[in-house]
Amino acid sequence: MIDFTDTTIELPTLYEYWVSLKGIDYYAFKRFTESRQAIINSFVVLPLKSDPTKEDTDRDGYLDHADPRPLKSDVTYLGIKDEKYVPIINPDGDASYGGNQGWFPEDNKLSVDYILNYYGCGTIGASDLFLYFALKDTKYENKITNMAIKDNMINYSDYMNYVRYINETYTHTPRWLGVPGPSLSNAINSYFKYAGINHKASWPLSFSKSEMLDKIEEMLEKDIPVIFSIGPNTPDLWGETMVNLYYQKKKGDEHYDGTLNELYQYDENDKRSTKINGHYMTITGIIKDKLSTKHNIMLRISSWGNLYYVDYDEYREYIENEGDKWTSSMIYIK
Ligand SMILES: [Ca+2]
Ligand SMILES: [Ca+2]
Repeated sequence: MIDFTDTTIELPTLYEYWVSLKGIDYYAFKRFTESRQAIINSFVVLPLKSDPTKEDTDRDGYLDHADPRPLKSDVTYLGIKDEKYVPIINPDGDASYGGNQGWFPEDNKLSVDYILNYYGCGTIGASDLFLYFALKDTKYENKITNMAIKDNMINYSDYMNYVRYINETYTHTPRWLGVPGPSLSNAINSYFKYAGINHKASWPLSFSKSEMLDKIEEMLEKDIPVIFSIGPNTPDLWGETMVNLYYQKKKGDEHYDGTLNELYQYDENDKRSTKINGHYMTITGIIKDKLSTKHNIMLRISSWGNLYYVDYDEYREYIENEGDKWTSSMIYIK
């Protein structure tokens, strides 16, 4: 009986309510000396903008008192099923958020470990993707993933041996440039074939802003993490324009500015945030916030074993102005 719009609730009239109560004798009210109209007029109602039993009726994260549309979710979340992604017990004993090329020692410039340390981000992305498949479904476990996964846990030293094997067998990280996108997608397809994973990877060369976002969402809905790259500046390959990797703050976190009605805050001057180009990372989720004045589409990503956020609009502006659609693209898996 109650009509909802984005901002208001239309309550039924008393008459409509009576009629809805089958069995009530509406005409019994005739015995009142006051007219029915007077009875109706004497009732007061409390118009509700939201459900008073809940703090956040639409569950979009904005509490009702601060939500201009308390009945309509203005924030959408999409992500892979396992929020922990690929946790690896790192040298400090904590669980990382995916692998970290920085674990490979860089003291011997001629070693494979040195190459993985400097140029191994694509190999890390692929290695983590294979582990994610194995962690989510035992039918994708095999003797390669078992080099890393022991008793359902991954220790960083086992992980490093596993990555060295993936590099030697599939990705063959070259010095200076890392694995080019098309080679990375070929390597992933070779592994998928070995592991019986019935998907096909490709490296699209010219995705528009909306196409790329559609494909990222399509993959996340299928529970497939998305390896993507922030390519170098082109044609100035050693140019220094970069894309921000943000650290996210919520209400209650240190340095969160409570005077602003923002669900999340991302500050490029936060010392935990950083900047990058010439780098592969993995997207594990998206937050779309229609109310926020900036950062409306944030990609949740794994890089160097940490969780960061990339602003999709900033990323696409970078592609438009500094990079290109070939070196800044994604591994599309369908
Ligand atoms: Ca809300
Ligand atoms: Ca809302």
